[in-house]
Amino acid sequence: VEITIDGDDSAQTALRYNIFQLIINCAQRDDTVSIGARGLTHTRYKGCYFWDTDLFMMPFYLLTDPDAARNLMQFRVNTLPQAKAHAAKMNGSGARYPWMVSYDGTEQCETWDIGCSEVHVTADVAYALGQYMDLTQDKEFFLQGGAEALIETARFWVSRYSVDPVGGVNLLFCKGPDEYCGITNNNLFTNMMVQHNLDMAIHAAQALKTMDPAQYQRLGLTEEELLDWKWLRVSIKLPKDPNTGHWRTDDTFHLLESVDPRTLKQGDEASYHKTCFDRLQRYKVVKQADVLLLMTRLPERFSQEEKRAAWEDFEPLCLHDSTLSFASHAFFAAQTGAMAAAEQYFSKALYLDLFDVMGNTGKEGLHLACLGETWQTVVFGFAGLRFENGAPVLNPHLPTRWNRLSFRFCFRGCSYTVKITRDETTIFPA
Ligand code: IFM
Repeated sequence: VEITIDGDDSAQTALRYNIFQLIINCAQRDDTVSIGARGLTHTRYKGCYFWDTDLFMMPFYLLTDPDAARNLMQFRVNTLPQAKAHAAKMNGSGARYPWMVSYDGTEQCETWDIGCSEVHVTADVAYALGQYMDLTQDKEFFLQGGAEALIETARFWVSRYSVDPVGGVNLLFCKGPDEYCGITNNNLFTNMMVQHNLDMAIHAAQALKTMDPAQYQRLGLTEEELLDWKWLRVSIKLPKDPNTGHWRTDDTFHLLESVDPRTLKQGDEASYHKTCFDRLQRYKVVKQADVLLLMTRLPERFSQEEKRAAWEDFEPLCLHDSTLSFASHAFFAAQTGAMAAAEQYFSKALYLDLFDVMGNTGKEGLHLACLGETWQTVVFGFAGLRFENGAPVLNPHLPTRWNRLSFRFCFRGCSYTVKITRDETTIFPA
């Protein structure tokens, strides 16, 4: 689990603290609980679980302690009945994972806008399930609930999109990770993550047909239903600016009121302490990484040029009012080799809780998503680890002061060691 950094003792120590917190805030061998947004350190958000676990923390466990990752994913499978009940309650089909979930799998969010419209959480859970199954090849998990969760979430999406009379489908009444965009339509992050969810569900259904025909039948799968998913996948709209061709956040972000973000915020404390939440919804500012976050999770869907344009469009507008934001920017910048920005954002993320950067650690506890995303910045960003055709590959971009970065990780039942210096990159089973 150790990550060794030569050349920057301070970063080394902070990263160890970060890893320590990720370890002690997880009940590694218990699948009846997940990890709260503040871990075990505070009752903020009533200790509930968010997409923070699936998208931001889970990869740490997946690569360092796959049994712990399995339990986190098993929690999502165990609470599939509640996700189905939640979908039914929201007049949908299949399974819709709640936005803010308690240990019993039920929705605890009390605000109608965020709880109802941040539907992306369902696709985020599917993303994590797919990542877990891909990186472990855990066939038992796939057959005992993993595939079913992908299939039931796909069914939810079929019921959640509205057919557009002039073509395609719209995701109406949604909110992406950027919680300041008002209630909008066709959030790009959500729509692309849903496409990924549908791809995985189609793949899972096809695999079940041969691996476990009885389950295929029990789940009521048919070729027609798979065709519906394929149709939905290609009918989902992906918003782009018609003049520049740049990716848009959603259908309405460009209509918001322009404002200089510096008038809303000087230091790193969240601007919603001074400007009310309602007012912020109408400004053209970003609360936390949204399009940029998507580009870290589905990097192969975007060209370098598209990533560069998105950074120029959205980074200057971001207020980083969520503790999830600095680390995602660091991750994006490290993954794309924008090293000055990567180092600047990484240092905010790495010391976020240790130095109380946003002034809310003492009041609210540790920010587990930031801890997880910071770890991902090192492993997937600076080391550039990715998995291609069933094998790990590295594309490192080391921060200026780092002479050497080394760590171990698990992939498909094997342990690997990575050693990166300025002159040499090695990866070997060990
Ligand atoms: O899940 C996050 C959300 O994205 C921003 N507000 C806080 C939540 C819990 O960390």
